[in-house]
Amino acid sequence: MCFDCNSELLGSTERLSGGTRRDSTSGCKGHAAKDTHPVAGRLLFPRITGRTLRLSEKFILLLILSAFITLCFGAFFFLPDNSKHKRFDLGLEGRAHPSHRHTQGGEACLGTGDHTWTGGDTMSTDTGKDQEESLRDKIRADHERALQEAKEKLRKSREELQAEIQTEKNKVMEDLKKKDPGPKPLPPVPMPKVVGVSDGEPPEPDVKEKRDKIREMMKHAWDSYRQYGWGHNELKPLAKKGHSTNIFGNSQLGASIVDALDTLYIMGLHEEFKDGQEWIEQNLDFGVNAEVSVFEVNIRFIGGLLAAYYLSGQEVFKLKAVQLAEKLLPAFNTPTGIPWAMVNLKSGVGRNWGWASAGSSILAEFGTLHMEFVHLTYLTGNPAYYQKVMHIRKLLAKMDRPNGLYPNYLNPRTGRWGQHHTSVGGLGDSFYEYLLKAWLMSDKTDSEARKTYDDAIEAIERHLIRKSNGGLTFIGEWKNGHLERKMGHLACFAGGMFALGADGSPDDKAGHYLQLGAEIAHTCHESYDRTVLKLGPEAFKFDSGLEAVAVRQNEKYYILRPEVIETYWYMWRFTHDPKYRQWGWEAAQAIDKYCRVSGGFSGVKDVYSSNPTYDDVQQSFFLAETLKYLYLLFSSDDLMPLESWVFNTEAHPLPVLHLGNITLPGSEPAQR
Ligand code: DMJ
Repeated sequence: MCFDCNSELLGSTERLSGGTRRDSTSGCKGHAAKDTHPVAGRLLFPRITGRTLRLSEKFILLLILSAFITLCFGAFFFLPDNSKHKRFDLGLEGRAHPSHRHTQGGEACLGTGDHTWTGGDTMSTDTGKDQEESLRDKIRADHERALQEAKEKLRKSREELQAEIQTEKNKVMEDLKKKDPGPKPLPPVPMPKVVGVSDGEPPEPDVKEKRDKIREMMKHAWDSYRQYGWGHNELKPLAKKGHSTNIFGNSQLGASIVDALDTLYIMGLHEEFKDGQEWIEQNLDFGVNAEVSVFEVNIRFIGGLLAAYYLSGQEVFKLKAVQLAEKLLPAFNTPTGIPWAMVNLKSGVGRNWGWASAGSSILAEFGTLHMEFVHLTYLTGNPAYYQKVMHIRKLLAKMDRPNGLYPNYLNPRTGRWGQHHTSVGGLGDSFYEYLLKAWLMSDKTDSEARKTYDDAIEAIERHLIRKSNGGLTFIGEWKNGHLERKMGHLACFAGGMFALGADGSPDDKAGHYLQLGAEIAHTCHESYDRTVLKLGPEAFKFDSGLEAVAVRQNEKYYILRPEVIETYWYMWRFTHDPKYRQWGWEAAQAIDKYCRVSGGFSGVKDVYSSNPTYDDVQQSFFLAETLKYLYLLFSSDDLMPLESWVFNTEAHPLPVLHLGNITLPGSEPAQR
């Protein structure tokens, strides 16, 4: 355009001057007028007067002019955008636009440099006007569309709207999923030999009948939870609604589903297992703002998920176990590496129970992580899990132990023992259990664990185990320098532990430990048999003429605990003495008679009352442990053989890792 303008300049000044009103010093032609300028005249038009320009001069002139005009237009187009906006802001919208002139005289574009600016401005203003118009049109159209959509929405039913919202939500979720590549895939590791995970049908019809009855009880417990408490941690079988305790924080993590999975699998309840798996796939999310017990979550959730993985081979269980384990790791961020009792799954902030002696962590809690954490390192290749639990073991090994006993309380800040209270029941129990099971799970290569177990049991036998006047062997509790002659229901698990640890015990004391196991089983059976309901109390005394009975009202309850039945099962496996099946059956019948309600199974508040009241809780460990041990008691030994499986403290079976052939990341090669 301006190139034309300049060529006209060179040949026809008349036309230029005749058309548009111009400043005499401006315009393409204006350059001719500038010849009065001494410098410019000399430089640009040295021989402009008296002769016409030579072609090459014209060409150079043309080149310079076109460069200049290009520069002007370029400058205009590269003006920052907000200059246009400022025009609106400054209320320039209504100002007279030179574009009127422009539309009348198309030649305006032929103006001089100044006019080029003016023309540029004119065009800019025109463009701005056009943009304003199109912006207005757009806004108008948008409004109309929004109005139309709103009208359509109002015409739609609630269901249709909800469906639309759901579709939108799903789309967002899908997009998020696409963007988030998800957790890193785990390295492939060989599946340990998994044997005897199904069947176990007993050849004797009466035993099979009992086993079927236990299976039916499991179905009643599961179906009731499915119907009334699905997704909640536990069930209130009388109120017929969900239930939870502070060990799970304020979460709804479906504890009963995770805890029950392997029992369902072992019992061949595969439809129910699939149902649970689906819930886990779709709902189990650990990014919740809940302060949970590290110990409980480890034994119930990580143990449960790992067992479900090994039994079924379904990857989802392994992935969920690993996701959860990562959430527990911040609990180990203490000055000593002894973990806090609780951790917030979202923030990773940890703390201890307010009731624990001097801010201490609990032996049975930080000492019951080993089995699951070793498996986590095995499955993930991440040495952190193994290192955390080995660090705990090393720290404990260095500490002085009063009378060779481990106190239940240890301060994670100072690394010092709290109150000197030792027990094989609550607060201490599964620490000893896991020392033995660490050895068994390592295919008996972890001799350090075995030695620690043997030493601990020797001290316990010397200081805590006694015979009552009536000849009952019991395990008391060491409190402030003296022995309390009271045994908790929880300590009854030790009968099974002694039997399980008999093989491999030092100085050929296998027979002795098997006998000790049998004596504890007998004592615990007595604690059941001496009640009205034939169910055991929470704690029982051997004092002042009392033998295996509870004294205090708040120790008379039975909350569907498994420990006594657990010991019957181990004793049955090692001795095949029929009395263990007989005792187990008595307990099963009593549970079915006194704890069964239409909405599931409930604990009872007083086992010495013929008319007990219910506590209205179906504990998740009833499905994980009590019913599983009962079922195994009436199954043949080839179901879950003890050479291949080690049960965690929540009865979740984990396979033996043949550590003679495998070296865990972060560990030394194992030696037998
Ligand atoms: C279970 O959760 C575990 O066995 C734990 O070790 C202690 N006892 C409860 C059930 O009684």
